Amino acid sequence: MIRNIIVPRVLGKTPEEVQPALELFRALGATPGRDCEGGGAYGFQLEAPRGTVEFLAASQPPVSDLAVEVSDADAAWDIVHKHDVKVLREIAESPEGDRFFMIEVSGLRVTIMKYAGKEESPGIEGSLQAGGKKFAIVVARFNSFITERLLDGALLALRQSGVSKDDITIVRVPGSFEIPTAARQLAEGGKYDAIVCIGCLLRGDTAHYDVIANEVTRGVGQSAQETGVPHAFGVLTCDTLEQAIDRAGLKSGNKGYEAGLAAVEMASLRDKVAAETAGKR
Ligand code: DLZ
Repeated sequence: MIRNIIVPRVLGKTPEEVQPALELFRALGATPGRDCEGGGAYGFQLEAPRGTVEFLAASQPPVSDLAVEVSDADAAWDIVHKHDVKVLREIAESPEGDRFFMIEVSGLRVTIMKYAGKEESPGIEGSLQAGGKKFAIVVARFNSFITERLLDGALLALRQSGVSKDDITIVRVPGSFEIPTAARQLAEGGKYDAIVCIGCLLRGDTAHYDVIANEVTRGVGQSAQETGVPHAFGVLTCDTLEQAIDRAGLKSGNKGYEAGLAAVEMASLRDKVAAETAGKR
């Protein structure tokens, strides 16, 4: 019967007050879920691979408002330092071997921990650490009011993942239609660990919108598959300008930021898969 349990928390009166928590949780790997708005309130859902509700029988309230289990507490500790958080407890190990720390973000006290002895399910996963890696961002000038915001989001994601400014190349193209050509040339050059593609197609303003949207999606996918270089897709396809504004940094997060994180994760995953499969033939 139960499909999902959602626990709402008020973190502020405006979406801006909620942003620090949203950005931190996204950087830690939470997936943006459904956003809603009504009666002057805004809801921003975040999804994790698993969720647990713990009912307590205790004489004291818990020390934190929320507990987050991660796969690597030390990597999470590095990530929180790039965000607007207050450290309430430094990273430490419990007598049982759990590794944990406590922070406050948007007024929410959060314990972040990795349980001892709880090994990851077998599998290879990319990390969000990209120090030393090189990225190219192809950004369309058409609808630059939107694409420049997406670009800011992508740059923030790369910088928060440890990418040096000098290791990021920004390439501007006239419109989304030109993105695959530039992305492919960059990928074939072999210099970049991943390419972030950024554009904005608006159905209302664009004749043959579906044809162009399909062509850009196909071209970027084909470039990724044929060169083996990860390409993150930060091209908005929206019915209206309002929808695009929402996805470029306001209510529904910033899709450029998400594309930046996807590029980082896929660049890392590519290395790990290459190391895993090397010499196995
Ligand atoms: C021509 C055009 C139109 C009408 N609309 C958009 C759009 O919504 N988003 C976008 O990124 N580009 C648009 N373009 C420009 C085309 O992508 C392309 O740059 C031109 O057709 C030149 O090849």
